[in-house]
Amino acid sequence: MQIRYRKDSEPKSSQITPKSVFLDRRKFLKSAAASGLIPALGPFAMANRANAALTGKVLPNVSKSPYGATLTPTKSSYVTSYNNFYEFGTGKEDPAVLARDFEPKPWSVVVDGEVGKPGTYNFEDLISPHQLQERIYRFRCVEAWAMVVPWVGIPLADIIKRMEPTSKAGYVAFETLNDPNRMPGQTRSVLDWPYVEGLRMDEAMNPLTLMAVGLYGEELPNQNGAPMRLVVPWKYGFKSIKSIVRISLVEKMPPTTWNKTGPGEYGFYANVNPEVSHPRWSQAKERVLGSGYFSGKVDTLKFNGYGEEVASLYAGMDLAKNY
Ligand SMILES: Nc1nc2c(c(=O)[nH]1)N[C@H]1C(S)=C(S)[C@@H](COP(=O)(O)O)O[C@H]1N2
Ligand SMILES: [Mo]
Repeated sequence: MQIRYRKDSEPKSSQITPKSVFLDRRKFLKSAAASGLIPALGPFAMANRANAALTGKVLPNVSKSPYGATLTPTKSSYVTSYNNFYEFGTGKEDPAVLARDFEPKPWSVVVDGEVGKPGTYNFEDLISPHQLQERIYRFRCVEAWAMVVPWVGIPLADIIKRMEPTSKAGYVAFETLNDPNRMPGQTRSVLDWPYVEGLRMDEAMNPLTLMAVGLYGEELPNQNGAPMRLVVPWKYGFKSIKSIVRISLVEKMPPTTWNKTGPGEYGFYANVNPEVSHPRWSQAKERVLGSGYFSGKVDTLKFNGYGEEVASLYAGMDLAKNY
């Protein structure tokens, strides 16, 4: 994410071009090295470091799904080393380092609000009654990086249905763990903690919306939001909230972290849309991670390519106003 009040080590919006990203990353790596955070390395060398490894905890009984059968996944080390997870630092290389010792189990999730079965559920009770699926999805961040990720998870709808939503449930609100002792980035007030996100009920129930617990057949690495995070592939990455501890069904549109931080820049809907620029940069192109700095700029697809599945959710809405 970009914020208005960024650190010097973070790119300016005007610098989102391959060359300046390259130069800026060198500057970041130099300053991070100077601060002792990580040793001095060349650009993208993080992708080859031990911190970028998968967990090695293979998930049993994962069924294949038709989603993304024609897509080629991005090399896993990119997916695990270039992250946005402000609870573990604001630099993209920070989470792989600063989340290394985070212990995501045991984990429990509060389900409350407009549901017939509110309560505090163990991770295992929420997830394991359902069949885990692999879904290969395009994933697109608002700063124009894109990748293809083989997520493992269950449809969010499976969880919600089991919780028996009432007829008043119009939206689903999500909350990330708030524990500065375990999430060092929360000792700084760069965001209003805890990170919160939300979906309209029909978006949450759409079959594409995944509660992910794994990547590449293995349990989620901490930097990707262990032990469970949302994946909403037709929206910008910030909707895909990580390390979820609360799911609340609510009547009205809930507040969301990036909308609170920059309401003119980040809306509630945040559908990937090449026609709607971020106020400080265009969203018409994206850079495919792992394809090199000076190549791999491709056209952004509306709804990130998932229009067939989701465009009808927004029929009659002005997506320039409801950004
Ligand atoms: N709790 C929490 N969730 C978060 C974020 C965050 O800072 N905190 N960053 C978001 C943003 S901006 C993006 S692009 C994605 C990145 O997911 P990835 O690191 O698995 O690629 O996580 C999203 N979920
Ligand atoms: Mo993002």
